[in-house]
Amino acid sequence: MPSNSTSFIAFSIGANLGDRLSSIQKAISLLSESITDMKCSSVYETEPVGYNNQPVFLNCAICGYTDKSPEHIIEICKSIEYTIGRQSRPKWHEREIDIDIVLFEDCILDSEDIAIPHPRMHLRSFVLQPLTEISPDRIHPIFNKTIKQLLSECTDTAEIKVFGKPTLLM
Ligand code: PH2
Ligand code: MG
Ligand code: MG
Repeated sequence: MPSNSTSFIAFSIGANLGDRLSSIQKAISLLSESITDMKCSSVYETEPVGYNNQPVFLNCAICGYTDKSPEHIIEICKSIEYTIGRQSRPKWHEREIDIDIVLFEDCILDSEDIAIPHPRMHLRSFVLQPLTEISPDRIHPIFNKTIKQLLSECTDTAEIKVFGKPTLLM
């Protein structure tokens, strides 16, 4: 990816431990340093998907444009998670903060440490519902369907409801 071109990027952010809203707001504020024309969805309260025996989540989506590579952005996400106080726990268990890249332009990447589009995004309403708010017509490069189309076809029945709007401290 040439560093002088800007690419569309979308993230899913989640938290179900500690002060969930404050952690999500900090994550957005720190990510905004690497993104232009940023849009934020509402924050949703969502039932845990995958491993159920854990507290309810707050989730939101953000999107914008960046001149950085996906690899560089992943390092930034990890460092923001560390700054906010994420502890290491088994995959899919509770977490103070989780920041995932879900889309990066029309890139399809699948290696040991990077999978874009997020391999389960189309199966999760806690990803598709917030993303539809801010980027309904963006095309998923594998399914060649828009985000709002994927949401309308998604069979995930886990409960999800609007919790509020993030207050941005930038
Ligand atoms: N993240 C997971 C697994 N399950 N469930 C909800 N509701 N929200 C999440 O962010 C989430 C999840 C793994 O990253
Ligand atoms: Mg995740
Ligand atoms: Mg993650």
